[in-house]
Amino acid sequence: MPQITVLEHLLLHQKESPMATGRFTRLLNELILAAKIIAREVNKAGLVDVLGFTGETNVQDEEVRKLDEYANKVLIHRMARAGVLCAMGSEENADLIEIPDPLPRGDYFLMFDPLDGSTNIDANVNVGTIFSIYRLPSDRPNANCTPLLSEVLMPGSQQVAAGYFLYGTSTMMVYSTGKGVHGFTLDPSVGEFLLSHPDIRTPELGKIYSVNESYWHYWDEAAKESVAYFKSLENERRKPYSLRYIGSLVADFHRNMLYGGVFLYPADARDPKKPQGKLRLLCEASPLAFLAEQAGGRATDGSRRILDIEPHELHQRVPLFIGSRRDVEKIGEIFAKHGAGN
Ligand code: AHM
Ligand code: MG
Repeated sequence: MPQITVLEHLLLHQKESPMATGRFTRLLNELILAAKIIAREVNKAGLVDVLGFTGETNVQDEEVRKLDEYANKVLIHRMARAGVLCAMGSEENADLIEIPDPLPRGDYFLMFDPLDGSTNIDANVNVGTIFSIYRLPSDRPNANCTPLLSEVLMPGSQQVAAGYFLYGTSTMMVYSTGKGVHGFTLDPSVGEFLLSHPDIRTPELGKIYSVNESYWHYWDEAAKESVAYFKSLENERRKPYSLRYIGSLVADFHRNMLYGGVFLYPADARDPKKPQGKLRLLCEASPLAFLAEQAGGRATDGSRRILDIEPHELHQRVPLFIGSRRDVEKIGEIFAKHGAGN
């Protein structure tokens, strides 16, 4: 395998693409640097516990930070200084994050989940940073000011790039600019993400289903029938799918994309304030849907393509069915039969 870095890959394979601009390269470069800093801290997480530094201050008299807050701060601090963003949105911040004056602004809008699956961190389970990138028209009115929320709320089909960093046994970056999905693994000896998974294609028919089945009683009939289908002997494979659920969306998605499978987070009736389930459209579902489709898979909310959904809130939640094409299409058939989404 040639030792190609993310930026070399971008420049080599996308020469003709508008993504090969210096500004996009800069954005990606800053994102990679932020992820390396987060990875360093994530890798120390267990060590901090073992050494008993979990009090108010650590040995350097620094405040001990919760890792998700830390990841959020690193991303905001670095990306605000990239000089290419007009604003950001984070799972951890209620409102749009402005680029403070006098820092230079650009046309890109970055949405991210700084540390997805962070409840798993103390158990040394994979977590990740999910990112989604949009570009606003440079001739928009007040292009030098923070955009209005209505300007950045765009359907996922308008993403110019999306991806994630996965912090695990090794640190990976998986991303797409709409020309396939490419995976890079951090080689700690040189400090670079090197191409390890070029042009990832997900199997058309999976063998894994991933869902928190304890919510069964809160689901509607379409969701129940979908999960029952994957467990049954009468599905397309004529044998039950294997159940795998880490509880870190980014890790569950990554495994299913490589091996073939479907991840389900249906709407449920647990919390009347969250009738659409737990996952967020803009910082979780949309970027992963972009990757799923680029890898040959699908992503829906049961009836609608995730990438077609027009957002109306920054932290909008959405049911998510994502993974191998034929499995997600089957869920769509079951939902249509139940009249869901009509
Ligand atoms: P988080 O972004 O606060 O970590 O929450 C999202 C996570 C996903 O990674 C995962 O798929 C889901 O929550 C698990 O939820 P549940 O515990 O309801 O199964
Ligand atoms: Mg998350």
